[in-house]
Parts: sequence; structure tokens; C-alpha cells
Amino acid sequence: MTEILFDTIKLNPQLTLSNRIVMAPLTRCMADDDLVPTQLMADYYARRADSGLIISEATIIRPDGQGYPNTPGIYTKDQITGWRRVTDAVHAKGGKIFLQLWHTGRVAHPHFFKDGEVLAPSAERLDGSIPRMRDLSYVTPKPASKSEIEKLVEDFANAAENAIEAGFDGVEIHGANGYLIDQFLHYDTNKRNDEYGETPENMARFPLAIVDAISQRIGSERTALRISPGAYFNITPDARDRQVFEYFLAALEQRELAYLHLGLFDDNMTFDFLDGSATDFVRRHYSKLLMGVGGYNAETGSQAIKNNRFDLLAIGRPFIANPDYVEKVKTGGLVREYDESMLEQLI
Ligand code: FNR
Ligand code: 8K6
Repeated sequence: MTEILFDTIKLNPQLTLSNRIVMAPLTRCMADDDLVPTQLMADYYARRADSGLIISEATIIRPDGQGYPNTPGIYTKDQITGWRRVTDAVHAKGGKIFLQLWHTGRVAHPHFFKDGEVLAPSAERLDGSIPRMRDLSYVTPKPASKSEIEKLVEDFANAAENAIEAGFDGVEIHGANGYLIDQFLHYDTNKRNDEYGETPENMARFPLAIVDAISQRIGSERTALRISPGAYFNITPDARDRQVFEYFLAALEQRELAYLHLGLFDDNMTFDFLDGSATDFVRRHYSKLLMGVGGYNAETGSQAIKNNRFDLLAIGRPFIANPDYVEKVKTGGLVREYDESMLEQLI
């Protein structure tokens, strides 16, 4: 039934995955106070090295990208050294690992960094406050200037280069879940009237500039991207977003990325303006390697691959609960149910 998950799959000429089960990126807030990955994190990732690919927890490209406590970074020497410990541990067990590159945009909070402002496409404040830090309400961001946008592109590329120096097999750009890149792609958060706003071509300009700058720096075959065409987290959907994503996906189709990944918590969710699920929308507009996610188990994920909805299956919460998830799928072992209390510890 689930044999299809154990097919090998080629991401690029140099990288073949031993199976199609991918560990989804999972923020755990366990880096040290300098945002350096710890030995406990290296051990945690190494225990999951038998997945076809691990995608690291979202990792900030620079200080003003931070929106949650103790999320790791990839912009200091110590952070690169800390991540090297993780990639060595994963590689020693035969695994492959990509780093997820993150800037939270308007979801950032000045509580976490000393200098600089909260940057976003437009001065549109997110309602609410930081999970588990409820006294920290979100602030009204400053619309990024053209030179600030160019600097952000440069810093994403520098972070990708640092990831390669730290031993990663590639990077996944976090363009999903309502963070900075996604904020440019939706009308709810992008009210600009310059060359970064108003039309699909303009709204896709910053995301594509990041994809291209990183591809140029480390190779497009080591560059991947996660997107959320259907806004569902940190952003309100707008029917006009469809045209933005149609334009964006056509442009991505012209590039040779390692894979494209849906940003979703639940793939049963449908969006009227996308005529159904975000996954099926992307599949119709993009023909290359696609990673699905959101509420799957091995059986439903295998079925979705057989039905040609996507090619690779990312698994999130079950991997938090089961370090030996892949082995359990292979042998029919009992998969432990995830619950939120498991976030307190790295098992
Ligand atoms: C997430 N998710 C997530 N996504 C992402 O792109 N970067 C991240 O750092 C995180 N962090 C994160 C933390 C926690 C605790 C959860 C539960 C989720 C989303 C995750 O990658 C995945 O899309 C969802 O969990 C849905 O997949 P599952 O859990 O249903 O298999
Ligand atoms: C992407 C980084 C997230 C960092 C926070 C860590 C805790 C996440 C816990 C899960 C949050 C669930 C949000 C579900 C949104 C679905 C809305 C329909």
C-alpha cells in the first residue's frame, strides 16, 4: 500500500533521495540565546536521517527577521558552526538536509532585536500577538524602501551561501505561511503602488529576485521554494491573489528549482478562488517536482502520489512525535499520535 513512498527520487543530477518521505520544516524554538543550533538539535535531526530529505526548521537570515523566541539564525560564524554540527550528524547517518531560509516581515517583533524596524511591503499591521508571548502585540511595519528591498535580496543570497558553507545539501526559501515573501504575493498585505505592487508582475518581483539571486549564488538545482497560494495563516485571502500566483508559477516553471513545496497545515482545505485545494491549483500551473503536505499519513500520502497530485510527501507533526517515523511506516509499527505538549522537548 505505501511501497510507493520507498521509491528513490532524483532532486537534481547530484542528489537522489532514498525515499519520498520528507521531514517538513518545524519551528522548535530551541536554539541558544545567540540563535546557534545546539548539540541536542543535532541529535534530534540525526535521529530522523532515514527520511528521504530533512528540511530544517525555519532559520532567520538576519536579526530583524525574528518573530519567535530562540529560532536559529544563519548569519553569524557561530550559527554556521552550529549548523555544521547538525549537517555532519545527519550526513554521518546517510541523510540529506536542506535549510529553510526565513524572514517573518510584519510578523517580526522588535522585542527580539535591538536595531532596525519591522519591515514589510506595506504598513499593514497583523492583528493579535505572538503565540505564548501574548503581551507582545504585533506592530505596524514600515514599508520597505527600494534600497531596503535590494538589501533583503542580498541578505537572502548571503544566508544561502552560509547554508552551503554549513554543509547543507540545499536551501528551501520560506515563501509561505504569511511571512515576508508571502506578504508581497497577497493583496491583503501588499498595497504598494511602485514596481513591487498593484499587478501580478510587480507583486512577484521581490520573490523572483530572491529565487534568482540564490540560484545564481548556489545553483538553482540546490534551491527550492515553499509557497501558500491560498492564504490561511497571518494573511487574509483575496480573490485577486489567483492572478498573482498564476503569473508567479509560470515564471517558476521557466526556472530549474530542486522542488516546489506547498505551505499548508491541512490539505483538505479548499479555496473558492483557486477552484479547490491549493495543491491541485499549483499542480495545474506547474509541471515540475512538487511536494505535498498537510494532515497526511503514509496511506493517504501514498494515495495522493499515486493519484499524481504531487511527487514527494512532507510529514510534520507525526515526525515530532515519532523520531523513527520512517521505520514505523516501513514495518507497519504503531505511529504515536502528536500532541502539543510534545513541543516542550526534542525527542
Ligand atoms: C510548523 N510548520 C512550519 N512550516 C514552515 O514552513 N516552517 C516552519 O518552521 C514551520 N514550523 C512549524 C512548527 C510546528 C510546531 C508545526 C506544527 C508546524 C508547518 C509544517 O511544516 C507543516 O506544513 C504542517 O505541520 C502540516 O503538516 P502535518 O503536520 O499535518 O504533517
Ligand atoms: C512557521 C513558524 C511557526 C512558529 C510557531 C510555532 C508553533 C506553531 C504551532 C502551530 C500553529 C498552528 C497554526 C495553524 C494555522 C491553521 C489555520 C487554519
